[in-house]
Amino acid sequence: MVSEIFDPDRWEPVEGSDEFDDITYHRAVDVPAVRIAFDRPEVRNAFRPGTVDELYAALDHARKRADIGCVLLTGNGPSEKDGGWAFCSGGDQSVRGGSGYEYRDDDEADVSDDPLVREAKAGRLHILEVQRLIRFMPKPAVAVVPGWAVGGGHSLHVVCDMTLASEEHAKFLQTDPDVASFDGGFGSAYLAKQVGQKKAREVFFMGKTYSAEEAVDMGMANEAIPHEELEDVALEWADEMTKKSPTAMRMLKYAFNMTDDGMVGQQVFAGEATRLAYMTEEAQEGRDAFLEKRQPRFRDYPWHY
Ligand code: S0N
Repeated sequence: MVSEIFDPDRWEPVEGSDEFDDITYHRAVDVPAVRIAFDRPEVRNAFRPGTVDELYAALDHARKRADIGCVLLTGNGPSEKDGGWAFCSGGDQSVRGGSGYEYRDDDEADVSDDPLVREAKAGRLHILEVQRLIRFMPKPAVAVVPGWAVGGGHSLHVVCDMTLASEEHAKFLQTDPDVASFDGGFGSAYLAKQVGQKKAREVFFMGKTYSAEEAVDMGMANEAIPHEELEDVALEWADEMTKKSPTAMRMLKYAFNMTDDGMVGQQVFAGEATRLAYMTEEAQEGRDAFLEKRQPRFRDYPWHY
């Protein structure tokens, strides 16, 4: 069983995903969407370095595929041990070393044969690379939260474009300062854009637990959904979004990001604008003129206003 609320008739495993140990990766049968799920329910879906490598690989695969328009990020469950549900409880504290999270013997994922690569990978804090991948992928990523979203797991839901939460089981909590870690980027500063400065500081400084309904009221989650329906509704949202213009969706995501992302946001948005400009006859005239070793005839094209 993948997860108690996972419908096997609606999903098929992505080719090669059986190589993953800490996540599952499925593609919807009739919607151009994928489901990527933490699969360590016994530790509330905490991520260790190998989990992050796998998550990055799956997200990057979804980012590049032209036939995928939406990513659902979730956590499998419940825990067989105690029935608890989790989206993700953040960095696995049992493998935290002196300067970051460490690969251990049972965490073989993506460990390179190159000793210098292995050395460089010691003390990983690379969940931030995953955050950037979610932020900059040209399609919506939705956090589907069936239980605890805690620490670095909370930050992941924050950075996703939208969040759907189990009415009964979702719980949102920031423990970063309890374990002496601090997500000073999207996890806190972008959260403050969502819920306001005072509330974001309460989330981190007080470490209170918020229900799905409270998260919706605060503006950090979109909807509270009855637990049994959570994944069906998530797929409905993916279906709706993937019926819309891919170009418009991409430009909108980057436009939403741009005001907070400085020069990088401008670069990403402008890159997409350049792609659109390349599709015009005017841009193709520039290319043709170069290849034909002549002056471009740009005066043939209108100055639109
Ligand atoms: C999630 C909590 C609230 C659930 O409580 P509950 O339901 O009472 O269950 P427990 O009995 O506590 O847990 C069940 C089993 O799961 C294990 N477990 C839970 N969370 C973790 C975890 N994060 N790491 C390792 N194990 C975990 C429990 O130990 C228990 O196991 P058993 O049954 O064997 O006893 C509660 O569990 C809780 O508070 N968990 C810890 C949450 C936490 O503090 N997470 C870490 C926060 N920090 C980060 O995530 C790092 C931030 C980060 O990602 C980052 C930030 C900035 C820069 C870089 C990074 C980076 O890491 O890259």
